[in-house]
Amino acid sequence: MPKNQNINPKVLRKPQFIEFGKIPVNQYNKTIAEEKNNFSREDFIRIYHDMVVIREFENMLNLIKTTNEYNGIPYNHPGPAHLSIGQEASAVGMAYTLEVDDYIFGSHRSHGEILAKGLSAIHRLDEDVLYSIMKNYFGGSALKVVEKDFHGDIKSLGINFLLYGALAEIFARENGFNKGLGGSMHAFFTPCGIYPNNAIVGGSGDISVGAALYKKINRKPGIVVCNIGDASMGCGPVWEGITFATMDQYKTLWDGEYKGGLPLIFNFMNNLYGMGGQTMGETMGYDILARVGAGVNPEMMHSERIDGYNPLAVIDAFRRKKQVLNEKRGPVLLDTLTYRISGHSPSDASSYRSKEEIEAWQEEDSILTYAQTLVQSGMAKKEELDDITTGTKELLSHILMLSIDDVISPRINMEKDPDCIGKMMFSDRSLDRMEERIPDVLMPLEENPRIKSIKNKERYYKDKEGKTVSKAKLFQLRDGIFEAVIDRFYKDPTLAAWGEENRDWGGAFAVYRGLTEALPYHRLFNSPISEGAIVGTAIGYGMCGGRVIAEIMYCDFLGRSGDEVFNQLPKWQAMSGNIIKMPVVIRVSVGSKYGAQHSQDWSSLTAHIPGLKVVFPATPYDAKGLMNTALQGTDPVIFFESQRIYDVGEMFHEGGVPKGYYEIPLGEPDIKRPGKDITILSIGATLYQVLKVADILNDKYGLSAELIDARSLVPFNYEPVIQSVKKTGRILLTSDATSRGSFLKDMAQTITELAFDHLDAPPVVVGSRNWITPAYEMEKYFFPQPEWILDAIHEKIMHLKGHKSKIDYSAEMSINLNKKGV
Ligand SMILES: Cc1ncc(C[n+]2csc(CCOP(=O)(O)OP(=O)(O)O)c2C)c(N)n1
Ligand SMILES: [Mg+2]
Repeated sequence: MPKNQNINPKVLRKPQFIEFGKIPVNQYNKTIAEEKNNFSREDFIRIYHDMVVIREFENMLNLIKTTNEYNGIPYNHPGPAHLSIGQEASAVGMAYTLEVDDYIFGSHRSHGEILAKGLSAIHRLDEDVLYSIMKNYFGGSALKVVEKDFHGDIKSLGINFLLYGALAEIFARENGFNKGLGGSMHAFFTPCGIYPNNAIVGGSGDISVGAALYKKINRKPGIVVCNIGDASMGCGPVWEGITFATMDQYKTLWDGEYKGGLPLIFNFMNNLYGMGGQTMGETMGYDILARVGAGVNPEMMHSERIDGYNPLAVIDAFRRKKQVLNEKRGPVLLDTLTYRISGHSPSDASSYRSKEEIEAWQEEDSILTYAQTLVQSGMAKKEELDDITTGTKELLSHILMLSIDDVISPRINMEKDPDCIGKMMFSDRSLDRMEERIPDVLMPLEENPRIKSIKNKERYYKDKEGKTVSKAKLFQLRDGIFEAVIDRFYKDPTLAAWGEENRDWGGAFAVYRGLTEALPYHRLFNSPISEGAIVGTAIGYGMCGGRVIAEIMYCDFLGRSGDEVFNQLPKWQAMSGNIIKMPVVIRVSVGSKYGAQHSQDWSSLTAHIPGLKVVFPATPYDAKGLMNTALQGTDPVIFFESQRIYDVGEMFHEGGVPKGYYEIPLGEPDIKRPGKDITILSIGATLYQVLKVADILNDKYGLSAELIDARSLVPFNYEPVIQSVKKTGRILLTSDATSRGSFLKDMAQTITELAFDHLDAPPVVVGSRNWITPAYEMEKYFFPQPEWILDAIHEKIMHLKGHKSKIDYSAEMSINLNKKGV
């Protein structure tokens, strides 16, 4: 808690009542005549047109899925298609008032929103700009297809481009918006402000908050709309996203123009169902979803239920709510009532709802009702509306033909370039800053108190006389991380950092001490205890163009951000067809002394997921150099640190840790001590145990061990390790992770394959026991100890003369333990 906000018991202990205001429900009731001042005739008709385009697009997919043809054109689409037939008015109303640089995020059921926002953007864009967007997107490959034999105006060409880009994406074609790597549930097109749609229910709930933060922190124009389903209100990331988005500090602590609420609308597309579970009356308790806003903050999130069957009601709400956001009073919660006539997917037989219910909603169908109102009010003639439908059907038949033609719209050529997806997993750029601008800081770097105190520290663990430097005078590993982080804050104006206790506390384990003095709130702030949203918001911030460091206090809390770390962070670069970059560093600290839920090394979980870079430095020199590189890159990096060694000094790099900037390439292991008889490869803090082992091997057995510090898990260059094994013929691998399924096992297997002919014994892994981590006093029975490593060498790799093992490393014991699962 910042000291400048005093919490006064005299005030807080007084009796009082919390009062809730009214939440409007379906209050819009204007007629076309009453709306004439707000819309031109063309506008009224365009709204109809956009709804029809969405309806027909979804109809087409429904027919393809269920009958394998549309308008006599045969096609088989094996992939997903979650259709939004019935929800068109909600989508068009949502997109109608949005500017091109307003961003939308969505769900698995977002075709309609993509088309609505795309159509709205095309309407708003200047023709030249629109044309240049199409021309520059993937070298104009999609434009070439739709431009051939086209004889209309640029806006109509834009509509063809939009429909083709979306459909080709759904059918996994290279000309799709994301090269066919996103598909139906994830397709998006950033030039029109259409950001990722998410197949993980509620996935956009925190990512979109990060996008709103990006806009706010970097003073970018526009708002963000998070379109998610009613059932996603049951998802952790949505609640965490709401919590993150409504923190008081935006209004109380952020300064000047940064003060005020986030420009964000949580727009729940409330079709009243999950897949088959009914939210109102069965799976949720909110009755009317909009009620949820009441409990979140005193503004009740400006919550409202609106009639999503009437496009004009939705437009009216968005107009009013945009005003709220412009006045920096956001975020807003909208409960947009709608209904999906189609099944959850085309194969859904709708066994969970009655025919009568569907028919009742069909009777009030938004497109039919809106058409009737237009005709009755004299705004449009029935024939002209019918022409729109006929024209749309023809256009979609044309677009379908283009999209399914294997010559015009091939898939990415996996035969010619089998590794082409591999090439898209990382963006691998090296950028000092994400944007040219002077960074907001509170003082010159030299005046920073931490910088001043570090100046006098010894950057090597021994002084000139060879005496070991005391901890108080030593430049420690935490100082190495700090130097890299603060340096980047003064270089990259977009860099922001958040996590629990990141600010006045000084960051977990004092790594950030000194940052609070240097940075305004909008660049460094405390987050709620929402590990999912800490990472999710970082993802949204990164994908919009900012660089971010998010911190997870203990590795064990990574479980709380599981979806964000495993499903979101690693995937969006490749799923975008490399349109998006993800310059996000997640700092994860591996605990010690705090038992079973605060001491686990889960590096293998992150290394297992394609799309993440994973590093684990063990020395101050490596920590600074690797952090510099991570922050210079454009890829997600999981940066592991060990609490056990935050205070170590530099023992390996001659001359100590350099004061200036330097980078250590990710993926390069480092020989910490050369040797010739056995190779020991370690990850993280066990390096210091291994040093003891090397000394014993040398002093007692006359053997020299070559010590290699992996430093990175992904990427990883095996060559130096193989070279070493060629020399020694033997290798032991060790880290603090529990041994079963650890990353060491993967490394051991790869080394076996790559160096089989040079090995005198199989690679041996010594990890922690497959137990819970016990209390500190018993940790020596759990984490790898020098004696364990010596025993393992003696029993499994090479005879150590006179050595007596304490640990049973027999095959029998190994089989037995595995049988028991411990
Ligand atoms: C985390 C997660 N759990 C379950 C699913 C399977 N699933 C896909 S859609 C869906 C229902 C979602 O309902 P809602 O959020 O209301 O969106 P709607 O489908 O109604 O548009 C479920 C359970 C999933 N994709 N992700
Ligand atoms: Mg739903």
